[in-house]
Amino acid sequence: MFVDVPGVENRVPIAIGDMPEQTEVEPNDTPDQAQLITPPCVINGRIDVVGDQDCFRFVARKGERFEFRIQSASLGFPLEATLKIFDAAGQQPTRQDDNGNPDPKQTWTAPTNGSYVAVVGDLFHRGVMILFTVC
Ligand SMILES: [Ca+2]
Ligand SMILES: [Ca+2]
Repeated sequence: MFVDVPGVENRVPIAIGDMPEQTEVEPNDTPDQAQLITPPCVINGRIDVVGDQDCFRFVARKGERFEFRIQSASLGFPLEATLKIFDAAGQQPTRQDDNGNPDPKQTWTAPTNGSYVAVVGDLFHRGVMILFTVC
């Protein structure tokens, strides 16, 4: 599927899955502003101003496994995405592995029952028009 992105000359491919889709709602730059999502789902968002980051809150039960995937570079966008997961106390309960892939993919298991925030940003804090999906 192709969509027109303002400011981008060519139409760009986006991935379409069977999961429910949501579009990010700004402002969502801080955990306090995080948008509530219900995985599994696809979030369509973009890092379109300098320093933008997008926070998504979700509820998990202890031992529940999630796979987070960012699709951006693989769709032709110049995003070096970062993905971090924080618990309610603002701590990162797991080590974040970055294997050099510009599209982070992370399997994550909730350490306790609770509310968590996934934060997507751009490694270089550029203002680029980007679409991303979080699964
Ligand atoms: Ca955004
Ligand atoms: Ca944002």
